[in-house]
Amino acid sequence: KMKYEAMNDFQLVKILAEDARNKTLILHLQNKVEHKDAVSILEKTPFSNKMVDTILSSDVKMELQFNNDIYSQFLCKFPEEINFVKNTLIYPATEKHLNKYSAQRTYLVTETPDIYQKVTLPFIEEQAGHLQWVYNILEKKAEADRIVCEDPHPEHGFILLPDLKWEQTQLNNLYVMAVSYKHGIKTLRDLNATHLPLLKNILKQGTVRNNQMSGFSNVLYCRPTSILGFHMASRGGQGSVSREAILKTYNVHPSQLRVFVHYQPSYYHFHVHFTHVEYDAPGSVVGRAHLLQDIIDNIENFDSNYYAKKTLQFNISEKNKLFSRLKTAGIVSEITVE
Ligand code: M7G
Repeated sequence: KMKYEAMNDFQLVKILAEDARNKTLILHLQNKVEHKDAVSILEKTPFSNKMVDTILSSDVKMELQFNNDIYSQFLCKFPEEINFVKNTLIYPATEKHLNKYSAQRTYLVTETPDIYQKVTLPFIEEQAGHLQWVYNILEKKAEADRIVCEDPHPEHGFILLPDLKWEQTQLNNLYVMAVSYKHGIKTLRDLNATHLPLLKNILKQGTVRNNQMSGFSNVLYCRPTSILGFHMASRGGQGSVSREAILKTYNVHPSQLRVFVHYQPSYYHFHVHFTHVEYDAPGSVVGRAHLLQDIIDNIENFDSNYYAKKTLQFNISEKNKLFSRLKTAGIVSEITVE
């Protein structure tokens, strides 16, 4: 029933962005049959150790670009499996998606609790409709075969699965996310001491044995997901969560994981990001990423309502609707170019 199977089922509307460093190209497309908009995020996949054999064994011509003393530059055309491109397709895409992926100016906003109440919160409350994909995950209507680990508890339970941003061909750009079962936690601002069991459960280290969380043994399963050509660590016993699950599934050690929450997030249902610490994942920047360990510490050791009281700064791009609201409220002013 898919209205698209090949790239030529679409025509180009506009190139939204391209980035030589990240090797990405983002296209605004239109389906030729249904005439609806699509966003296609094309990204050359990273190298993996496994490819070295193919690279060296292939009879590839090295086409000389230039030579200077001991330095030469060649262009090589390697076999297909070295040249995969991940294509994240959003179809039908809304105006929000087109805006999100367009090249645009970014601003840093300083949000006091008062600005949050008056401007940000009313905006967030209007955004409820964009979470179907989250509910599909929680209700196992989509991606059920990709679940790495699950704890079905309604208050502190979650589902851990590979993020849309990760094509799972190698571990050096590992990107996994935990989606909370509990509804109604919109952002970091809502978190307080009542959420500590949830936050700790998501973060929990395999090394913590006698910790008070060990009572939470209702984790259903941790399943080694198939990653092309990678050694899967052996399956552990039950009771393991997130970081431990990632260790067991992908053999990436807890001390190599960056575990964080976005403020502002794109989706207002509580979720936590897990990326490989050696990978500069998109969004793992100051002005967006808040380490989960810091969040727990701030709430537990400083103030249960730390995040309700805190002034938070965040990056926001000019085409984001929240940016327009902040602009109208006089919180941020737009740079105008003649
Ligand atoms: P966010 O912090 O709200 O926003 O994170 P961001 O997208 O700007 O980072 C939401 C996370 O959910 C992102 O890391 C997305 O890549 C991921 N994500 C979004 N969608 C629509 C899906 C999906 O359908 N499946 C999965 N597995 N991940 C998704």
